[in-house]
Amino acid sequence: MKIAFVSGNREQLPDAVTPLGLLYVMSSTPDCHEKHLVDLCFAPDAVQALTAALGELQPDLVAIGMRNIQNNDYSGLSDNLDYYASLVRAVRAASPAPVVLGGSGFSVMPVELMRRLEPDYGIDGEGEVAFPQLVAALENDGTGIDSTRLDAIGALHRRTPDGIVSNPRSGSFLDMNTLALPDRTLVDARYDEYAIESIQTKRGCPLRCDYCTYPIIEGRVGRVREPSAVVDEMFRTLEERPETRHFFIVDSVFNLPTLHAKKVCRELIARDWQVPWTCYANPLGFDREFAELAREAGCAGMEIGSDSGTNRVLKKMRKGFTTDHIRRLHELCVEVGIPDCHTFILATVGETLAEVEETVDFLVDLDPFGAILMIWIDDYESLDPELRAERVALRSTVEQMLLARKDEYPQWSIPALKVNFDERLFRILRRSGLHGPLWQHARGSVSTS
Ligand code: B12
Ligand code: SF4
Repeated sequence: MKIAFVSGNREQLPDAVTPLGLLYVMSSTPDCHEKHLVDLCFAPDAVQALTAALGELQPDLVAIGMRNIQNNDYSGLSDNLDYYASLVRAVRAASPAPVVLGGSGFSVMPVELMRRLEPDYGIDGEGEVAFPQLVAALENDGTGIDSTRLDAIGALHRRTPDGIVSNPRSGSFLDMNTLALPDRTLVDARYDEYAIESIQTKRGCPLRCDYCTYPIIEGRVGRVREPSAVVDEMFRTLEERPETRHFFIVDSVFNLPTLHAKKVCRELIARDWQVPWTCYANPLGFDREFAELAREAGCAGMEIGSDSGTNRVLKKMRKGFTTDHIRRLHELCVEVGIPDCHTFILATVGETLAEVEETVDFLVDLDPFGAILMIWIDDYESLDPELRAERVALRSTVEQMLLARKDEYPQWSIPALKVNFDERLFRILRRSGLHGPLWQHARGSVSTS
């Protein structure tokens, strides 16, 4: 079967990120199939580029990776659903091939997206097992679709004359030590300007923060990879993409489980790893030994989902930590020399404006290396106009409040207001040779707002 793997993502803020998930799905699909990557990230006109690619390839199956539903406060609210609908329409116009959707964006609301975007199939969650099973069921030794085999595929959604049929998840997740390595030589050379690569050391987050969609995508049970396999993949990435200057560890939270994170750091140290990296960290389970190992292993910064500066809101979000934990993490980072950047999400559901102010007071007092202030966007705003209107009005009030206080803490980024966060600033920093999450370099640079 000839398969076109289409990466639909066009977001280039804060960086253009290589389509790691789609590459994993591709490498897990048996090589007896003819596999082609079509990356729309840099195409001047995505629909035109897709139409041209399909015209040339004439694939039997089109698999579209959908990473983001919305840009979550990066330069305001723009949702991507109309864009993805236009991709599905472009496939229909150019080819009779069935369309499969998958990816983290799709996984957040699969049934709604099956209805809205009308692909033939959708797979939510990880695709390494389900997608090859779907290919096998569609091909069925050349005899046509085998619906019994379709029924057995975990988390498969499909359109039938009677409506959308959704299979339950299989219950078992991929063993991370059987992961087929992604072929990064396929990555478009235009990602080289960003010079950042992604690496995953495990999947699954055991915590239960109430708004979080990550466990929907990767599950709750932590599935770790052998540290040596992780570091092997990092070295291989440098061979395949020698322009790489920075890695982002894309685990939901790198330091949990702590033992695994420490083992990965020790492996990096033992193998004299030299390329800087950044990860997400959580105040829980964050100890001095981890901070020291991470520093020695090349950690250039940690992003912490601190979320709120008030204990009531932290509790309501079920974060499991308090503002004291955040302070302790910050102290350790300062002591060992790791720049820390805390993300705060303001105006979550049920939060008062006084609590938003309290978080800002907390941040000014904490004085971390960096901070990113987001204003809560509900994924369902892209489907519910009433909810969107209500939330847009609230966001505007919070933005005014932040604007009024913006001089109190010059390092913070407020993406929605383009404070220390806009394409022009990022381009200037990148072109002066700076790579990695740009908050690491933005401290002291002049706000462009
Ligand atoms: C790390 C991360 C980042 C890092 C990336 C750093 C880097 N250099 O790669 C940074 C901080 C830059 C970032 C930024 C953004 N991110 Co982000 N990010 C993540 C995170 C934690 C991991 C992504 C990842 O690489 N996973 C590893 C790969 C292997 O997994 P995967 O892509 O999901 O692929 C698997 C499956 O989805 C599936 N699959 C993937 N493609 C396909 C295709 C088909 C056909 C099939 C069948 C299956 C399939 O199989 C894959 C392998 O199992 C996820 C949350 C999460 N836990 O998933 C959010 C997440 C992807 N981000 C999200 C968003 C919104 C963004 C931003 C728009 C802004 C923001 N505020 O977060 C920007 C956009 C950046 C861009 N250029 O696209 C959302 C997307 C969904 C949504 N709500 O719209 C997520 C899910 C978090 C969330 N809020 O729910 N992000
Ligand atoms: S720690 Fe992070 S990934 Fe885990 S549930 Fe909370 S917000 Fe989600």
